[in-house]
Amino acid sequence: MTRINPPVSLIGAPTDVGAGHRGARLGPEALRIAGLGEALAKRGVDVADRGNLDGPRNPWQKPVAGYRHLPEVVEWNRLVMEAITAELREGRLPILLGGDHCLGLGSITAVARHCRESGKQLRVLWLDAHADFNTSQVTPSGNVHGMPVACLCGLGPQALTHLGGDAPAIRPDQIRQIGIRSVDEGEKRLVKEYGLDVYDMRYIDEVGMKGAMEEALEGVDENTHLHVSFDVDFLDPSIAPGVGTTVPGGPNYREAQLVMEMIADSGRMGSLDIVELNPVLDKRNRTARLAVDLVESLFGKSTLMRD
Ligand code: B3U
Ligand code: MN
Ligand code: MN
Repeated sequence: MTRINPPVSLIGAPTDVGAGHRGARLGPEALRIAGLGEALAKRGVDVADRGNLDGPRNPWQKPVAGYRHLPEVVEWNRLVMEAITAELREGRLPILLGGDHCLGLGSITAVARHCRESGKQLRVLWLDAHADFNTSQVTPSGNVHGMPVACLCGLGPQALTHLGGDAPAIRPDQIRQIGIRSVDEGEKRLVKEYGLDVYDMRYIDEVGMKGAMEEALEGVDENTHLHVSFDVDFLDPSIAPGVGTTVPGGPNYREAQLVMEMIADSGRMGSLDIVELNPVLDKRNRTARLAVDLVESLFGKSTLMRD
């Protein structure tokens, strides 16, 4: 089967302003060194590496009124939103190389606006151990990488919820969360209240990854833009140790491959974030290499040809 992949742009966002550990700022380089660009080019994908965005440094301060580094988080997200918007306007598939997951706010705000302008249906697949639905009132840490989904749904500080102009950027029914296994107490109430569609590890254990993914992809059609927000801590820490907040009991290698292959089979992926990779905590760039392997599957590498 020959697969036509759209041209791809790699955009590095070397920051960890939204995280509780430093090191995710090194993620873009680790992914490049693990051969991300070359692996896609080898698959026949037209790849342009746009280099890294240049945003504020991490001041490494304590939270203020429930947020750490809010001005820096806003600035990084603005840069990401503008960079992703430019690529989408050129008909390219942007891959955001994070950076921590607060950046999902900027990339998805850009994608949502692009979908509204082009009349496309948006579906976000949020692959993560965490729901990232905290607010300044309920966050246990003040780290904004635990808040982007809430901000996208209109819950958060004005500077983040209105990043793209209008708020909310997305509706909760446009998102599917997969692999979730760590949700804070107050966050749980909000996830229920907003009616998020969560495929947690309990559900995946009961129905299997195939069944969960079939449900998560239900309704995706020719007019759908699928955005994949891949937090590397989605994966079980035994195979992916290079992340700041490991949570045991995640998808294994085979389950993760199946997720990527089923997304590839949909043929609708239009944008991708790879976030939370922390090379400082990794072992010989193993987690970065695994991420590259999985991204290859997202772009159609599978064991055998199937039609
Ligand atoms: N829910 C916790 C931990 C966390 C969220 N996202 C990551 N860690 N990567 C928090 O701090 O909000
Ligand atoms: Mn996350
Ligand atoms: Mn996470």
